Amino acid sequence: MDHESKIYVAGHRGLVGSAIMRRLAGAHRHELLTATRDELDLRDQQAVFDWFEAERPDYVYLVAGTVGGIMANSTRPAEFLYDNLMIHANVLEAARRVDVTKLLYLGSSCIYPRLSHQPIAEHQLLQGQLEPTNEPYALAKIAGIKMCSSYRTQYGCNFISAMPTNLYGPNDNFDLQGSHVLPALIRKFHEAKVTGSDEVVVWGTGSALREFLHVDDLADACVFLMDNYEEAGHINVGTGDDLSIRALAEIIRDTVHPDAQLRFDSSKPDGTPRKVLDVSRIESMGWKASTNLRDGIESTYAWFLEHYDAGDLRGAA
Ligand code: GFB
Repeated sequence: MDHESKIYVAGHRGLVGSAIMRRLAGAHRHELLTATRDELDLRDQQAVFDWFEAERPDYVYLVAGTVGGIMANSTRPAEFLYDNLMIHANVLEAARRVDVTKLLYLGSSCIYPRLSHQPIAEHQLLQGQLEPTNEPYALAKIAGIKMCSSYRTQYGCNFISAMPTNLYGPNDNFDLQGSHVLPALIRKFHEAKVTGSDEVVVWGTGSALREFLHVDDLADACVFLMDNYEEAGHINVGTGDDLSIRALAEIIRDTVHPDAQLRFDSSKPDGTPRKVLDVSRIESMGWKASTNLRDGIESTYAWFLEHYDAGDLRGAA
């Protein structure tokens, strides 16, 4: 990105968007454009077209979306499909109309088939059945990837797409029904500690395997890709390492409430058994994740404590 550019971060208040804002602050002499959901509903096509016509950004990080964990995806499939389809369809078309220099679209690792060969390489997209618990969201994200490559082919738009693994970090959603596993367990262990309980319920069997990337690493990767990646296909972003949900829960227990006991509720779904990404392509470009998971959990818990006690935690209701 050249130094006098106008950069729009769509979804600037979310887990990823706020990390990108932190990463870009002061990094360039540029103008950062944002719009809250009240100021601009990205599902409203005319409003998005009008906003882009007025603001005319040079670069766009499209990291807005309706997101959530396994329970949210299972209980709100229509919302996840509609919202995410509308958001990327409107923003990509609006970006084309005002000739945006470059746009990065962010997907998710749930786009890959449920039983993909591990680690999952980019070419495995659409090579098998999707995971039922998040199929609607995955289909919306796959449509976004295909829209980026189609706009590049037909119109010559410089739209790139990145597929991050499971993310965590400051400003995550800690609502126990809608969140992902890592923030949910931080909150569960914390609330068990402060209420004097020594048992924490972990959903599923604990045998599912997941990869976790700190959101500040992802934000750094997004800026790196905006500066260095020019290809049509999507590119994976992750650590390339995974662990079981049981092992994750034990790390969070050790960090938050060492005396707690784990109880697995196997009536809850495990979801995809494993989805560790093949990150050899981005690593061959010279980018590598740098945050150790245990350190990342400790710093995220510190952030949680600061905001939980202040009562200003997203999803804390
Ligand atoms: O993070 P999570 O909700 O989403 O669940 P996915 C990961 C694993 O953690 C599942 C288990 O096996 C859950 O059963 N788990 C254990 C818990 N305890 C909990 C808990 O208290 N809360 C939650 N949420 N999980 C998501 C997709 O799949 O991956 C999203 O649904 C997105 O759309 C994201 O793609 C990256 O990793 O299964």
